[in-house]
Amino acid sequence: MLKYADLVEQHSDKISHLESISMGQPIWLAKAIVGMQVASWRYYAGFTDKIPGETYPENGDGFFKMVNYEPLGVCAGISAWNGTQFSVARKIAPAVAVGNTYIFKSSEKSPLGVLYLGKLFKEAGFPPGVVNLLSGSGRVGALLASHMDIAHITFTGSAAAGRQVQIAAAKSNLKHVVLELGGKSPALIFNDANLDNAVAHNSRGFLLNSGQICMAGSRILVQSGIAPKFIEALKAAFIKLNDLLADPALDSTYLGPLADKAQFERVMSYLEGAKKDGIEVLTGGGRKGDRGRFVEPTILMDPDVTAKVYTEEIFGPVVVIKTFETEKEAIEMANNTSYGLGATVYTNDITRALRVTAELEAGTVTVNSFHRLVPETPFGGKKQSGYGREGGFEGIKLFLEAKTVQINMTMPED
Ligand code: TXE
Repeated sequence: MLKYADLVEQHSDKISHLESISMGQPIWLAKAIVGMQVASWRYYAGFTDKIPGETYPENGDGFFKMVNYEPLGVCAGISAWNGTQFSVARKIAPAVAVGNTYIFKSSEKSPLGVLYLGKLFKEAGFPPGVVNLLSGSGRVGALLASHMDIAHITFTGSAAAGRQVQIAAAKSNLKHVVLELGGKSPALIFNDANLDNAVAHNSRGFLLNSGQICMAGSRILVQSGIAPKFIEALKAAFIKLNDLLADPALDSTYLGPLADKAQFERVMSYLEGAKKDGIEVLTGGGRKGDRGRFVEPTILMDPDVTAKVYTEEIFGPVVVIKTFETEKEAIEMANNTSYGLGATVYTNDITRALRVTAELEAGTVTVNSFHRLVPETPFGGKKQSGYGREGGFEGIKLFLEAKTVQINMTMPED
């Protein structure tokens, strides 16, 4: 695993290039995500000899008890396209670290970078069959989900496809299922927040990968006292970032296009729908230029809580903003969603941060920053953002099953 991590690091330029030409990810970001893959493999390599079991002594019941943690066998993962290189690490590394084998299917929108990894797994010395890399569409994913010899499947993608995976698992061999299904994550900005910090994380942070990130804070809820200043500054930041939309192959490009024509059309249809509904477009709102799939960083103001752009995951550079008066109202608005992946809170009051964090229905809450994905902490959703966690020790636990062994210590009767 460590040798593989070294090889990925050495081949980072090539892998990032393949990722970038597949789905338009800016080179700097593709490199950063390859770096996250490397860090995760190194992190999980450390677990290979650190999985303890438990023993319980005979305590009058006549039995000595042991609990051993065993691998599940053949595990599979279906990946989205927006962070494939990270997905490879979070899915495969913990599984093989504790003795499973793995079949990884990349998204049909980003197959190239993963295929390149095949030769690195070989070169690192993984025995044949331990890591298997597949390309293919949802039909290939569906075959994995319904396969009778696969013990575990982790799915990252849309809620609709995730539901199909769960149904297929239930109809086949009841394999373990973990789902990571995106979100409509709230960003709560309180009156006492540091304005510059909140603006930076909700502009440069939110627009990373052109908003095609599952935990992007796409619903901004801002307290009325700071709202005028915050909204004005955010608008200025979005306009500035619009100028940075450029060719993703250039090292200097911060923001690239959307992944493909389908994703572009999907985002454009949300924007057209919002305009038809009379929702105010504060900045952006359309395509940039007439070549490539570039969409302007867009802010939509005060949509109704039932509006599609307020309730559904757009997966593009589009935020909606609403204002609130009280902390209680902010929490209610934040939790008023079928999703529960992430939430961010901007405040300088630590007691408020702790209170609000405890109330938010989200798998990850980040205070005064955009989310950071690090190897040692688990990540996953509540409600319809899915269940199960990837990352950290939780990520290891997914791939182990407890076996209880009971040893009768009583002497046979003479
Ligand atoms: O996702 P799909 P798409 C959301 C986001 C985006 C929308 C559509 O809103 O706009 O989904 O993207 C495989 N059984 N997210 O069409 O279809 C498929 O081959 C098994 C959020 O790309 O869900 C691919 O590998 N597998 C998200 C993966 O599922 C199936 C990231 C994702 O494809 C399958 C991606 C089936 N029946 C999209 N159907 C996030 N959580 O970050 C498809 N697949």
